[in-house]
Amino acid sequence: MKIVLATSNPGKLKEFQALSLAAPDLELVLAPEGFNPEETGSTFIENALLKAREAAKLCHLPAIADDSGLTVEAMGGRPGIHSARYCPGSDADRRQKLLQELKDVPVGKRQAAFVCAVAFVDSNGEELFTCEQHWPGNISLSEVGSNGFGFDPVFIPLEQEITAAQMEPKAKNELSHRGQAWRRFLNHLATQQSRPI
Ligand code: ITT
Repeated sequence: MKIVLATSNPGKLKEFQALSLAAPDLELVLAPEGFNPEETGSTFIENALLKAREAAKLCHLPAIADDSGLTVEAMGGRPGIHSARYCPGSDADRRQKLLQELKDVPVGKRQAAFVCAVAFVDSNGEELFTCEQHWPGNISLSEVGSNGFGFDPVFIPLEQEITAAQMEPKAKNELSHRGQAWRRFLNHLATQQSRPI
């Protein structure tokens, strides 16, 4: 089955490609260069649907999108759906701003979670599947690690002593918000394909 992957984030793309190895029947096609629809939704699911529908419309194919982000308890859930635009500049600038904003928040009060919503639509933009998965953890006191992308170097998953950026990509995918959401999507596809006609 041919599906458009509606993302322009190279970090996500790498993870999706690794996760899709579990589904050899799936052919992932990239969204056209410069694909970057405005994310006007007020929830992760709304934004994931919006991106998937835009890609389906452009490519005339079923499409899957991920809207994700980091929610920090001490910041009232921010940056949340605005994680990619938390501040101008690079991922490194956004991590520094986050650590600065949390500089007076002690260990024990730095709870956070990565959230990933996945939306899958048919070539007409009709919703076929959505889900949202969370990966709980804490924000570290400084950046550690060079794997992954985005906020990985400042996120210590629950029950781990290392940041997500110190984890091997495979280990991250086994636990992460995106890994969980993608496996639910693959299960959905498998169930649909095994349904009697
Ligand atoms: P697309 O919309 O093109 O997919 P984007 O980067 O704009 O790319 P989002 O709006 O979903 O995507 O924002 C996701 C942001 O959340 C991302 O830029 C990171 O800052 C953060 N994020 C999400 N998942 C992450 C992960 O697994 N590790 C680190 N940071 C993550």
